[in-house]
Amino acid sequence: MAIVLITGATSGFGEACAKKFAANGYDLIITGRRQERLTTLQEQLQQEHKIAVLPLCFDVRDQQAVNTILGNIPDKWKAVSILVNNAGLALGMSSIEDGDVSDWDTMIDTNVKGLLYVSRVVIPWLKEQGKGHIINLGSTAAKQVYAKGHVYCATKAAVDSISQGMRIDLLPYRIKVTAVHPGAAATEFSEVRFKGDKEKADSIYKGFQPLTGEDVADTIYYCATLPPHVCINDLVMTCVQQANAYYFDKE
Ligand code: NDP
Ligand code: 8X3
Repeated sequence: MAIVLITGATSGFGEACAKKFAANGYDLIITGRRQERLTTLQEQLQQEHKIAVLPLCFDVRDQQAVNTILGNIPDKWKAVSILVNNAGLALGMSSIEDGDVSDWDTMIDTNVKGLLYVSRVVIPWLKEQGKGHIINLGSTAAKQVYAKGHVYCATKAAVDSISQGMRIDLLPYRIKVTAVHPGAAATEFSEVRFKGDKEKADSIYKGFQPLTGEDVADTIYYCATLPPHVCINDLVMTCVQQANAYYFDKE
């Protein structure tokens, strides 16, 4: 069966994607920094769906770890069909002059450089097969900038540009590249952004019904299972009360 590699599978969109692909019989490589969550998910999915799951614990910011841990998996696992570049985060929300420089570094290192490090390892495997699909998680924040979002929005705009570049360069190898840009979705995203302040995190989703991880996973699965000659290049999705990165109709 086809293999799907999902980064950031310990929570949110990544975990929902792992469950969706597993339920449809795909073997999985799941990654994240939280080993315990990876092991629990591995055991659950293997048992429920009789598929094979390879959990890999590494930080996407650590290029050496990406190269050694991901780069040296057994050859049979390198037959990856679909790479979901999902690992990412926002940290903080403040006017730019008050921004925390180490938060900026973390967002840039994770969302941009981490995605590149993983892709650099996996693309040669896809190229060798003469097919494959890379699905990059952008955001509505890639398309418009909202107040106090500066660096996070910039990292997602970079994902948008990198996706466009990948699409051009990988066309000769028939590797599809899809950028999926969700709007506000209730995952652990805001809790991470506000560093564990649950009240502040919950307040983000007040007055509207946000997307769920499952909504996004269903969309990613749809993009990934179209006929070989069809590719969705760029997809923006929001809940029905969100028009763009900053415009909501809240109750
Ligand atoms: P979650 O916080 O629920 O999940 C984020 C995942 O990324 C976790 O599995 C986490 O795993 C992983 N991750 C974060 N940093 C690292 C790192 N340095 N190394 C390895 N893995 C890492 O958030 P979402 O599921 O919502 O977010 C997934 C992606 O979607 C992100 O790229 C986010 O920017 C994007 N997005 C989110 C939206 C939202 O509103 N929720 C909307 C649009 C886009 P671990 O902590 O175990 O390392
Ligand atoms: C995550 C959604 O609205 O916080 O990309 O930018 S938002």
